[in-house]
Amino acid sequence: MALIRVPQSWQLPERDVTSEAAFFNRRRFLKTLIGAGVGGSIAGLWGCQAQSVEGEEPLLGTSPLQGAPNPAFLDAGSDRPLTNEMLAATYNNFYEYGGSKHIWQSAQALPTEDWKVEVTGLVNNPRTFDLDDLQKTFPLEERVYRFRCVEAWAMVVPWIGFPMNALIAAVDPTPQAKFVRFTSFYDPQVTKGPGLHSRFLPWPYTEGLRIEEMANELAFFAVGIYGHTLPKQHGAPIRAVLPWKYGFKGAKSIVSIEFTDTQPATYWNTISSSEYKFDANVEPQVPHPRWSQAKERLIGSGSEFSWEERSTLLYNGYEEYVAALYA
Ligand SMILES: Nc1nc2c(c(=O)[nH]1)N[C@H]1C(S)=C(S)[C@@H](COP(=O)(O)O)O[C@H]1N2
Ligand SMILES: [Mo]
Repeated sequence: MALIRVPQSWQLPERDVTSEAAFFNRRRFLKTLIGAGVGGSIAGLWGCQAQSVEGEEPLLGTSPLQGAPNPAFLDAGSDRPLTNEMLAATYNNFYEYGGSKHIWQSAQALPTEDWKVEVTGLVNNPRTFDLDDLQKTFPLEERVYRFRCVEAWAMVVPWIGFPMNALIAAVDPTPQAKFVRFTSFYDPQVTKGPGLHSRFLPWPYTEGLRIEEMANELAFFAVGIYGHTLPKQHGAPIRAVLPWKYGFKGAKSIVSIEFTDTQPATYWNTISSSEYKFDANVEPQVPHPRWSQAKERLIGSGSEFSWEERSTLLYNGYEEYVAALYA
């Protein structure tokens, strides 16, 4: 297997360094952290590590998994190829395990044995699923989706999982249920993002949707990628995938799904509501306060240190499926 090299942030043009972690690079916030006595570890947010990835090491602990290819979602666009699997598995955002893109090793600390997903709140059939239950209850399919991070990088990957509307049918939300909240695994003994244990950060990582958004046929729970179970850094054993929204909406390593009658507080939105909207739909004409969203870069494309640019598509190209939700 060829050696894959991932460009470091300092090798990208300045305008491209538009990281969610850059939020932490702000005076006000740094002061808060330093005041809280965690300044010593914040440097890790920009720390550079060895970037070389050899062999299939990043897929550690995965096992083969099959889903029936869903013909409606196999072609993510003729203008963009499938992203290199090893690159997708070594260029990640998972802030519980660190602030750099290259946290796949530290994410291996995530304990996935005896995983349970609790479904609670305004539902007629509250349930706790273990992974076996999930696989028995929900037939797995495979879908190729475009993926767009709010930081303006993009990829195309084949997920294996099941539509969120299948889970809705199984738990039967009551008429009062208007929103859903996803909560990611969090244990300060395990999740060691630099400086991220600050009591000023709203851990655990949470995300949410309106229930109509969750019921949209695109909304997906992934348990696998590239023909095997999710590697930990992609959010094993189960994560949300919402291809028309920015990537941060897709909570990883979900332990709880709660149906509510009011809009739930969510992680990034709580940190900075003007930068990370609850909706967070991919909209090229709506800039992030700190950068334009008109273009995106396809990770792994083009030459090593200059990824190809594409025009950002409205709703990430999924307008026909979701435009009615926002009419
Ligand atoms: N629990 C948790 N989920 C998360 C994140 C995170 O930091 N923690 N990062 C989000 C962001 S910003 C992105 S872009 C995607 C990245 O998914 P990937 O690393 O599998 O490409 O995960 C999202 N889900
Ligand atoms: Mo992101």
